Amino acid sequence: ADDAPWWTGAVVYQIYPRSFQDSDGDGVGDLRGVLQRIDHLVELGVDVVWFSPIYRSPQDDNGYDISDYQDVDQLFGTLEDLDEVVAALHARGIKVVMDLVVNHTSDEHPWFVESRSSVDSPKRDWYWWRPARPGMAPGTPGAEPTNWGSFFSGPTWEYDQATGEYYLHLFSRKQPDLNWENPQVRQAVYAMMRWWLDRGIDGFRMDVINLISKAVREDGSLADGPATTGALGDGSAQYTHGPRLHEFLQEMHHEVFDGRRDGLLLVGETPGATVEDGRLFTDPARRELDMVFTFEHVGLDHGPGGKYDPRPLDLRDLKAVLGRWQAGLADVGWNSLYWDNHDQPRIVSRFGDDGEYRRESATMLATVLHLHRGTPYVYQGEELGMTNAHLRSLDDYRDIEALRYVAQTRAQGHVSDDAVLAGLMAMSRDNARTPVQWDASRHAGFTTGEPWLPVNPNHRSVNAEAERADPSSVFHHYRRLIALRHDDPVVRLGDFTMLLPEHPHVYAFTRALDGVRLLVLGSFSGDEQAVEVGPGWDDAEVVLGNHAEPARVAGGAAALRPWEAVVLRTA
Ligand code: ISL
Repeated sequence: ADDAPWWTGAVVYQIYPRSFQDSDGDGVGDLRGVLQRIDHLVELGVDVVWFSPIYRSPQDDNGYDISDYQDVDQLFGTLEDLDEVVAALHARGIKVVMDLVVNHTSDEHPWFVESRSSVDSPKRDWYWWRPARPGMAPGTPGAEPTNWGSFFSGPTWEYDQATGEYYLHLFSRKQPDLNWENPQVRQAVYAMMRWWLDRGIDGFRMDVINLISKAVREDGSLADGPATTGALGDGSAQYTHGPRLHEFLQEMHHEVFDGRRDGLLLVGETPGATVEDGRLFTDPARRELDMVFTFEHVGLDHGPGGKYDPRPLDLRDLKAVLGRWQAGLADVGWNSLYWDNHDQPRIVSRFGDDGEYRRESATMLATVLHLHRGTPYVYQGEELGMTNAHLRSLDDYRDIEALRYVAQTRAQGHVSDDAVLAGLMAMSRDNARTPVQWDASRHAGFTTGEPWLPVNPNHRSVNAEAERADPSSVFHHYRRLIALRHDDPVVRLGDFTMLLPEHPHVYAFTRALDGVRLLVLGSFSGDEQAVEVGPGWDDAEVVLGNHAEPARVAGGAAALRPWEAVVLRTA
């Protein structure tokens, strides 16, 4: 078993630097702040830190709009600060993965500034410039080259008066898409990636990497997508898993990673990827990526009106989706495992209970996730059981996606402000972006200034100091789960078998390796739940649980208390 790659036994911790720790009192987290909190990461036991973007950026999308890939934004510090952080983490045995945002740049990146300067610019073709729809006056409503709607509301095309053409932006108008068809673009990106590896970083988390290839027709035009509600269409079939995607990834692998030292981590963010796509990306023989983030499980509570129109999770759907990814990547490829990141609401508020059973449900959710086969990702604050922000006024939101959504719904006028607010409170990305709660003091130890996004008032009880002091806390439970993955080859590599797929409230599965078996039970319910797990588990050893007296199996059955999780072992 142990020619398996190192990352099969690793746990990754995501830092969103803006909200992690401020060192200079400007209310925004920074790299010197990270230096103050390295002991926390060491105590938790994580193997890798992934940093959301700290590059130079106008911060239109909190750094996912990059104007210089080879410098650090002054908001976060300097390149020298980053070197210090990397050295400090390496000294504690923690690897560093950088976010890589190369589907698009900032409109303030010199490449784009040059590209937009004239139709004859040598960099014109580095981005997607297109004329107005034939027969329509440029710049008038509906004259965009295609009908595609942007991830951040409105059209994906921005009209540029000076040159009379439009440029493509799948995200905000300050995030123009790079044209990967152009080999110079690809070489510039690969050179930048090599520069970072030479500087000593250990891999990349590749932002929306499955959107880089667009389906361009012979005549250079792009096709409309099917109509959606409103005037815009869904262009995703034209830019998700486009025709040259795998070619580009293999070329990147060859140009950037071939012949490099072992120990790198390459993870792709791939919204819309199916299990079949996942196999193609992560089959080692294809030399593309090590693992990808699926979005299927975090779309299950999106309602008919989309993400801001949530509906309750049906646990059977969650088991079906994650079970399918486990089965589909069992013989080839590898899964990444996550509940939270900087784009998702907090899992304890989303699939758990952030009131009475906060501790129980947060530890149950962690147990279920971390016992899957794959590489777990912990998003800052998740290990403290941090909850949604509960921001109660539309004016409190800062995320561009949320702000654009509010503006759009108001312009269209068919969703009330109350309904919009309810959607944001449940689903906004800002839920994940409130500052990390380190202690009970005024701004939770995050900053001495005014935080850029308010600290959650529940920091008086939910904070790292309190979590550290309580052996049964969410934090100590995460420590145990991470240690278990390091120590137990069954957790790392064992076969996965889903049990009880039709049970509406209990998540149950086994892992097995070399005759050793683990049974994992997790209750997604505030009521007692009885389950039949079959023979072989009576009197099994308790590996881990989240209640003082963990449930045992007797006569093939177990009774789980509210939000209980238990892991049993037989040999
Ligand atoms: O957050 C989302 C769902 O509401 C997605 O649409 C998200 O924008 C998408 O998954 C891509 O995310 C990544 O790229 C974006 C950036 O805003 C996100 O923060 C990043 O994770 C553009 O760079």
